[in-house]
Amino acid sequence: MEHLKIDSQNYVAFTFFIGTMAMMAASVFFFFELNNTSQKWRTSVLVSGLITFIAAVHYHYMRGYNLETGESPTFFRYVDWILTVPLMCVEFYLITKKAGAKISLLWKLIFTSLIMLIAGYFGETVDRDNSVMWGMISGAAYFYIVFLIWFGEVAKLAQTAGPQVAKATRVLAWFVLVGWAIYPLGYILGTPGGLFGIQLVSDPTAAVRFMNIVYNIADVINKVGFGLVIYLLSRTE
Ligand SMILES: *C/C=C(C)/C=C/C=C(C)/C=C/C1=C(C)CCCC1(C)C
Repeated sequence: MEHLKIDSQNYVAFTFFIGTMAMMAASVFFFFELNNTSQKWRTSVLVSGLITFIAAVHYHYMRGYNLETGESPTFFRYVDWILTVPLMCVEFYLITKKAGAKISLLWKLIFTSLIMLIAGYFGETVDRDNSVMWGMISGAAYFYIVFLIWFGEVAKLAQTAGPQVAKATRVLAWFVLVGWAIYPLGYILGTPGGLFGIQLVSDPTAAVRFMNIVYNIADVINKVGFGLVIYLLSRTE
């Protein structure tokens, strides 16, 4: 069997590889720490581990796919997001549940995140001619999630859930506002027409490379970082 090497200039393949390792290591950590986690926080830490574990499996696949074909594993990227982003929404519900979060809030967050991702998928694949329109729909859903977490129901519940939960929710809110904002940047970089016709990188293959690197870095920051905030909360409360 032939083994594929990662060329030293191939940052896409390299970030896929590092992404796989980071997600695997984080999953092992969260799963093993479950034993020393209080009953109250066990589900939250378990969900953190599930998020990085699902990503690890997808990254392992995407890493191989990209190395063998040189192409973007867009379909599996979105399958990964469609599974993990709603789980991140579940985390917001779980940590504010003790303060009275209703199941309707959970569905609202899940539904909006699905709109955000499905619109992005259409813009990146089946309807690239209308990528600006799909990007706007996706962006609107994203801003609604930001609103709920910063000023809406999630923010209000977190205030009444005690100082530790309020503090952790604030850190997670920054992840959503800044960490998640990296994704539209990747989308704009990799989409023909870019932002309202402004093409950030003129060479289309370079643009797609940049897009994958941006997505890979964002995924590690957001999934591992998000999980660690939950983990630290489980240690302070
Ligand atoms: C672990 C994966 C995460 C946290 C993925 C998050 C993805 C987004 C916030 C994607 C957002 C997008 C827009 C706001 C507009 C353009 C299309 C997307 C899907 C890239």
